[in-house]
Formats: sequence, C-alpha cells, structure tokens
Amino acid sequence: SLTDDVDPGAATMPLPQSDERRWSDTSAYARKKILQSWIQLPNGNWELGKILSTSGEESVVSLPEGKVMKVISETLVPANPDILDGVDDLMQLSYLNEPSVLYNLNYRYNQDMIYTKAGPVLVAVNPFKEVPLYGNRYIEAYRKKSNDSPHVYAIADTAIREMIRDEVNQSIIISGESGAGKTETAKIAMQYLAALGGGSGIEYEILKTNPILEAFGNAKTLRNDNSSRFGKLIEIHFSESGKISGAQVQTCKCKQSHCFTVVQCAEGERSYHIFYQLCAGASSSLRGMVKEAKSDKHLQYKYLGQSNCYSINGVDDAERFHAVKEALDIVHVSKEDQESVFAMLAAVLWLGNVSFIIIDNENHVEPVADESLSTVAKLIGCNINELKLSLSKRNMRVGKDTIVQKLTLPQAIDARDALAKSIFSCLFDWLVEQINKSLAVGKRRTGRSISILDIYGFESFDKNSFEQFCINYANERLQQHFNRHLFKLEQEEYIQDGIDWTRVDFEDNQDCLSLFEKKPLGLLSLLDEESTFPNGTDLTLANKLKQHLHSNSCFRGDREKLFTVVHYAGEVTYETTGFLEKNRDLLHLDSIQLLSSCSCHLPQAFASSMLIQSEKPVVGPLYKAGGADSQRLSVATKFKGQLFQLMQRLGNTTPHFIRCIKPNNVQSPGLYEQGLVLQQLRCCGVLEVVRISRSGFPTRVSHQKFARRYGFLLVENIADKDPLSVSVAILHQFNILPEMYQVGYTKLFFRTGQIGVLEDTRNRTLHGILRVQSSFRGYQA
Ligand code: AOV
Ligand code: MG
Repeated sequence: SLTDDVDPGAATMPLPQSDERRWSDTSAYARKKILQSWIQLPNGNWELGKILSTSGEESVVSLPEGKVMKVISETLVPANPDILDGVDDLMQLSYLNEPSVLYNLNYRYNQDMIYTKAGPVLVAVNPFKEVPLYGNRYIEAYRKKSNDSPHVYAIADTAIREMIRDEVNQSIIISGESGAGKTETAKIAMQYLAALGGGSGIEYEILKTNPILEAFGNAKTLRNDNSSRFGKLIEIHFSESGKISGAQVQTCKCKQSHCFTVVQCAEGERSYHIFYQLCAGASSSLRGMVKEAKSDKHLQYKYLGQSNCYSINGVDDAERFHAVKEALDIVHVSKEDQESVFAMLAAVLWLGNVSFIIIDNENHVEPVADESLSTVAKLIGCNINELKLSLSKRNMRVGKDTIVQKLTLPQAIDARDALAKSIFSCLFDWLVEQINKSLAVGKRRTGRSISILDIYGFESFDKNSFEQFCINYANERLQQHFNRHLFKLEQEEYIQDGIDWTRVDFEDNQDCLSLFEKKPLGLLSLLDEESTFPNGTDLTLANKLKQHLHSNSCFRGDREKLFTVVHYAGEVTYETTGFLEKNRDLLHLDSIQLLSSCSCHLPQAFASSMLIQSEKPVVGPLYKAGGADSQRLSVATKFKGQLFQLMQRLGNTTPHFIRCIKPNNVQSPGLYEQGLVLQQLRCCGVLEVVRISRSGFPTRVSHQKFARRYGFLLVENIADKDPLSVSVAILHQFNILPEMYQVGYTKLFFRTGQIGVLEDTRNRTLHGILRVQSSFRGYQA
C-alpha cells in the first residue's frame, strides 16, 4: 500500500545540541563586544543600532535618526560588519541570525538582486516588476560562466552539467507560497534549458505549453493575478548529445480546487483565464456560440458574473487568446480540435445560464427550455430532451434495481454544475494529453532528463477547506523530501563513510505526515471512512477526527466543525464544511451517459475517460448502467496516489531546490515586509540549511569518480594506485586546505565551493589540450 513507508520511528531525531552558531546567539555577542547590533522594535521589525554603553543587564543603543534606547543586553543580536552587506551566499555571513539574513536579502532586493544562495538552496525574492536579469545576454553569460551571481539560470546550468557528468536525472523543485513566483521561476528555468538544449525545434513546443496550461489552469485570485490551480511536473528529456529530445507534462490537481473555480468564484477573483480570453477574443466564426462578456452589470454569463472582476490590470485577454491559439497550433492541436475546445468552453458558460422551473407540488424542477439549454445541446451535440432529462432526473441504484429520482432545485443545480465541472476537467486533461502526444519522446529513450516541479504552495487563510487540506498535505510531503535530502541523507552518509560529524538537529515533519497517512487512524483514512457513510455529515466527520486523533501532538480538535493541524509551516485551522461532499467525487453516471450520447467527438472522449478513471468500471452497455453514486476512489485518496507517483519520480533524481519568497501581500514592487519574509524563511527551512551547510561538507564525490575525473591532472604516475590514493594525491597536488575536505571510506567530502576550483583547472587544461590538438591538425593540413 502507499502508506507502507510511514514509519513512526523515523520521527525520533537526535536531540538538539548546543551549538555556537545557534540563532540569536547572544553569548557570542557578549564575548566579542560587538559594536553593531540588531534591536527588535515593538512592532517586531529589527533595526540596526550602535551600542553606546553596557552596564549590568542593560545596554544603551543609538538607532538611526538619532533615537537612543535602553534595552536588555540579552535581547541584542549581533550584526555583521558592513563589509558583508549584500553577500550573495548567506553562508558567508559571520553572524547567521534571523535579522542578519533578513537584512542581507533586503539589501540585495533593493538593488534588484532578487536571487541569493543559502548554501545549496537558491532563494528568489519576488520583485513584482520587470528586472533586467533575463534574456540571451544573461543566458550566454551563465553558459560561459562569466557571471556567477546566484540565478535560476545558474541552477539550470548546474542541473544540465550534473546530468551529463553524473549520468543521473535531475530535478528542479520550486516551492513557496501563493504568489511567491514559482510559476515564473519555472518558466525562467525552462527558458535556459531550451536555450542550451535547443536545436531540434521541440524546445519551442515545450515553451508553448506554458500559455496553454496557464490559460486553462490559472485564475486570478486575491493573492495572485495568475494563480496556478494545479501542480505541474514537466520532465524534459535530453539525448546523449545533450539536446532536448522531448518532454512530458504531468499535472497534479486537487480536483475540487481545480473545478470549483469554474462554477464559483469569490469577489475580486476570476474563473480560469481562458473563459475571459474566449469572450474577448473570439473571432467571428466563434461569435455564434460565444457572447461577448462585457464588464458591466449585464455580464451575460452567470458563472463569470458572480464576482465583480472581469479583467486583470495590464492584461489584454483578446491578445492572450490569440497567443493561446498560436500555442495550440504549435503543439499540433488541429484547427478543428481547437474549434471543439472552444465549443466545450462555451458550453460550460452556457450551462451556467440554464435555469429551472418547478413542475409539481413536490418542488421537483426541470430546466427551462430557453436559448441557454438549446445552445448547450447544440455545442456538445446532444439531443435537447436528453439534456433536459439529465438535468432533471437522476438514476439511482437500489440493490439490483434502478430507480429514477426527480430532482429538486438544489439537486438540479448540483447536477448542472457537476456537468460543467466534468466537461472542464476532462477538457484540461485532454489538452495535457494532446500536449504530451506532441512532445512525446521517441521510443528509444537513451538520454537523461531534467524535471521541473511547480506545485501550489502552502496555504493558510482565515477559512481553510478541503482544497487547503490537500494542498498543505502535498507541501508537507515535499518538505519532507527537502528535509530528507538536505539533512538526513547527508548525515547518514557522513556516518556511513566514517566522517566525523557533529550531529545536527533538524526538524523532521514525519509526525505530521503520519497524522495524514496513518491507517486506519489518520486524517485521510478517517475522512474516507466517513465519506462512505450515507449519514456522515461535516459535523460527524469533525467529531470522528477529534475522537480518534485528540492525543496526536500535531492535531487539535476545536469547537464544532473546526480542527487544527500543526504543519511544518505553522498551524492551520480547517473547517470540515463540504469535506465529505468534495471528497466523495460522485461518479455522475448521468453526465457520462449524456456525454457519450453526444455526436461531437470531444464529449465522447470525455465520457470514456471518465469511465476509465472510475476504479470499478461499469459493467454492461452504458445506457443500462444505473446508479449515480457508484464506488470510486475518493478525491483525497486519488490525490495521495498522484502525489506518491510524483515523489517516486523525484526520488530517483538529484534535486535542486529553489525557494520563492513573497516580500509583501499586495503584489507591489519595492515593498519588503520583514515579518512576512521571516515567516517564509522559517517555513521552508532556509535558515536551517545555511547553518547546516556551513558546518558540514555538502559536496561529495566517490573516490572512483574523483580519480577518473581529475586523475589526468596529476604529475606523478598513478597507474597502479587505488582510487583513494589517487584522490589524496590530487588534493595534495592542488593544495586544497585540510579543513576544506574530509576523506571518507568511499567518498571525498568537501566544503562548498571547493570542487569548483578543481573543475576550473580541469576545464582550462582540457581546453589547452584541445587547442594544442587543433593547432597541430592545422599544421598538418
Ligand atoms: P506562484 O506560482 O508562486 O503563485 P507566480 O509565479 O504566478 O506565483 O508569480 C506571481 C507574480 O509575481 C507574477 O505574475 C509576476 O507578476 C510576479 N513575478 C514573479 N516572479 C517574477 C520575476 N522573476 N520577475 C518579475 N516578476 C515576477 V500560485 O500559482 O498562486 O501558488 O497558486
Ligand atoms: Mg503558480
């Protein structure tokens, strides 16, 4: 089972040890009599001050603008000397405390240096404006290594080089909160890979997947004008010669979250971009089926009219629509198929306008036979009576019999919205399938790949529902991947290789993951169990969770339908309202039946893909199939499955981590809010990483590899020597300082940066050899 790897014992981590470099290290301050210091103001922000005098427990400090303050000496945090202002790797800071890290990032941010290294991790602070850091000139500079300041390009470059050098697949894992810049960063990385691995033309197709997937998968929310409502892993394949040979896109959508946006959106938010693009940019041939959406109160589509937001500042939807059509051309979606895609979108919009009238004294309803209903029928190619039936009746299976239930107004609205959501969801999947067909790697997959993961970040709102529950669970998993990679594996390797390693404490989130995944008493299992009870309600679910999990340290039951999970990134309180409904993901056989009866090919394709997706296929001819609520995998379980698949893929790669930071909540340039940044740095483990990397030897190479790679640089004869001796000889010949490395049983361990020196020498020597050879050839000719 998927949860077999949950090992509660894994949560026992070494106990914290006292360490000179701990955060807020005041003892170091006291010893060294630092003159500059950080003072925390009542509002929580840190300010740089000069210590004028210290007597007893108190110090007098002067702040900028001539203010003088008396503070308790213990609360002062040492500041770094000015000469370290704006260093490009946080590891270079002498004092590694929170205010110093915050200051350093801020210092760089003010000069548009949005990228900073934190040991092996790249930190990217969202500029919320165009910064002059991209394009061919920069790509060239990073390719030639003439620019070595931290950058996404540098990460992508390292990934390519390591893929070729180590013959290991690579991954670039981008995380951060909503609006922090993950999707933009992923595109920047793709741009670099396309530039270096381009040539076959397939790289254009890969880049063009972005406008398509964003149009159908992103929407404006209050936090981000271009918020991704799905997670994306794009695996870019390279041939042995280092050229891009194809790609594959895998999406991971918390289905409810993805489709919900179609039928409902809050004040100030929008549905998926593509709907507005279609309304604004439809050509005359599409006009017949699409009404223009006008941003006045007579907005004609109910689904889009629910929020008072129809446009995005600085975005021309009509223009974007043409870009999407162009992109569809490039990934080989035929004009005919494109028309069908737009017809499906229009059908979704028209469905939202279908209204109902009461037909009997039991409040049963049926759809009004108006323009909306007939247009939907025309667009999907079905008989109008069949459409009417499927929106007013439901087939139920009771034992062996099928009974037909008439729908009341709320039920009919549900059925209508469910059909709209199904169509849109299937359309999205269908597009991903087309893209993958177009980008398909040939059958002979000889080369290696680089995967880029852009997945929705941790979410914590005033009200958190099923969507946040799924998203945060995914982030919890990713965080463990990060932790495990950077800390645990490292530590284990040190110990295995006989290297002296002062054990470092780090936070592991296994406890929280177990809370979600444990069977039978974990959040997901209990949710699934309650979802199968016909009488289960949001309240019974909440009570069940509280009853079974109250003693778990990561869980807290709150009043009524509320419960709190202690995530690695902080506490989040969830409200169970809608959990069961959203988790059940009823297989709407009536929808399937309707779609499969359509004359258009897309609805038919959707119907069969919905059937395939259902775990228990419906037996017998479709039209005989009854029962609206056949058993399927629950949404949460499916989501977990997708997540594990994703993690498995990532498990076999060398990861490179990029942490995106949002400096303010108002998407505004130049505004750097300390508290907000600090909270994100804490959440994503950046501060811990710096500390651990500094105290450790993060670069590791086996003796074999090291000897093979650099052995030829040796002056002495090494023919009869074992790899370990060769490694040691190389280290000596190049005068690598003893404190910069350790020799393990099987590997060499280096402090960061050391191997770069050797690589440079190797490259220079190789170039020298090549030059000599080519001039020799020239001489022969
Ligand atoms: P997200 O992917 O992390 O949020 P985005 O990548 O969509 O966030 O970034 C949000 C916005 O920030 C973009 O639309 C840009 O305006 C701006 N931005 C981000 N990075 C840069 C950059 N390097 N240069 C200029 N502007 C940038 V979400 O998908 O909501 O979790 O769900
Ligand atoms: Mg995004």
